[in-house]
Amino acid sequence: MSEPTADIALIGLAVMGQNLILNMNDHGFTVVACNRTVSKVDDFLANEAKGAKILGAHSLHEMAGLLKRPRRVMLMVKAGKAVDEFIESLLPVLEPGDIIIDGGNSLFEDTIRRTKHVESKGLLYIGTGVSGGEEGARRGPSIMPGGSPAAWPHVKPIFQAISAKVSDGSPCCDWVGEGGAGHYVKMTHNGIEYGDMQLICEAYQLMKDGLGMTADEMHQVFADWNKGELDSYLIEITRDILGFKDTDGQPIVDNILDTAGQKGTGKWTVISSQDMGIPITLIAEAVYSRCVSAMKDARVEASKAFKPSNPKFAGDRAQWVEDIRKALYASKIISYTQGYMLMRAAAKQYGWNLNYGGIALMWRGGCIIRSAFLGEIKKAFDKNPNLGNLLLNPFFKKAIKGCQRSWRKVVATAVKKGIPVPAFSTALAFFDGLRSERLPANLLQAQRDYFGAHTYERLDKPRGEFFHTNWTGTGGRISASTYTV
Ligand code: 2AM
Repeated sequence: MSEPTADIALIGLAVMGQNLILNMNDHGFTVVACNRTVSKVDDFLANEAKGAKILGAHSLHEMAGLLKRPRRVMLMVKAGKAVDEFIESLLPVLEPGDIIIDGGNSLFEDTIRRTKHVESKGLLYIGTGVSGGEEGARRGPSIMPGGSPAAWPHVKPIFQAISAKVSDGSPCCDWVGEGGAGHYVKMTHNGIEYGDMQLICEAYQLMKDGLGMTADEMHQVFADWNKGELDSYLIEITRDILGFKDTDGQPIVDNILDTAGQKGTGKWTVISSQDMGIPITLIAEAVYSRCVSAMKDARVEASKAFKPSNPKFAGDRAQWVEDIRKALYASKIISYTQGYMLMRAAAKQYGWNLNYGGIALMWRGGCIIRSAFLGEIKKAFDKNPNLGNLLLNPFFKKAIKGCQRSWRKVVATAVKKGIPVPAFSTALAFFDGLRSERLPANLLQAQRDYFGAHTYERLDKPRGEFFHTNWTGTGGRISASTYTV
């Protein structure tokens, strides 16, 4: 029998899988294509992959025979049960040292479990985020791999070749960490993406309702914004969307129903943040804003009961547009500050040694949140890898200071005029909380001690000493130690 020649197999021929195969083929790798519904393999070879050096396999056994060792098998199938099922079917056809890679949007906790399971069988496992949509998969995605560290050297040449590159040629792909680290970082990316999108939508609503601007006018505003510090993929596509005309010649955006869908990665980010005790308030508001948008019937009904007041902003329109831009920029800085706080807490919890500058570099190109801004975050972490609060980096500190007046003006006016700005305003509330040396939690602790004897610490005593007051004269001297509501 001849020596196997294939570098990697990819299972799952939906559009992301197909495009990754074509991308790998472009970079000189020989790929074996596989799929549960086997007819799709022949379809793919006869159409999209025609003329390319791509092999097809009609069974996992045939696939295994075509692969060089250690075998590399990448799954691009639906997250959840399908991944577990494929892992079980692959284990008998693979050998110790072979590598199973899951490139789907898996929950990081599943990836932690699967890494342990596959390693217990003597094989290696990688769970990797792949971002950039169909186009990214084809031309260069951002790739965020984690799992078994021993697998990385075998996968690195392929992943770094097919990933997006930043202007100096650095790949938007590097090892993230053990177990579920890659999928955690991808999940956080998606959460931040929810936040970025919500911020843009709030800016759009402020311009539309507060300033009475048309889609064409806003198209121009986003075109201008994309030339400055907000330069990013999401601003760029917003520009294009606002300029896109429907078949009737009208801006298509005005004809689209205002109810948002979601697939769950934003929700996962918020759930994890609750577990970690890290306030990612902006992402949470972005998720809830999609939920509010989905309550269309309830909104229509309530809008009749509480008629809106005149939302128009007074004053110079160009100045308002600049104020809104600054409010967006400041809020975005807050969102990334929160996202990085979350990753730092998760790294501590799960024992990952995350490279925060490296993560910014992975997000710098290829993915949906790619932006010039991430270059500044990379610089901030290069300067201080232990930076716990992005706002304390001189660049971001200055940026926030430069935006503060506009940010407050926009939020205050939106509140007065009744235009919802949940993400802009939660960002500002977080900022004001974070810069408060003293918050009202002294009163909160007193309340907790009053009704539940939860005790409190005192300003005039060292941390770690706990006190209880008999507030009513009828409570006991004994504090609660197990009751923690
Ligand atoms: P299919 O073509 O046989 O449906 C995206 O849906 C990809 O995931 C497709 O390649 C699809 O295979 C695969 N997929 C979805 N659910 C699956 C399952 N339960 N088992 C195996 N593959 C699945």
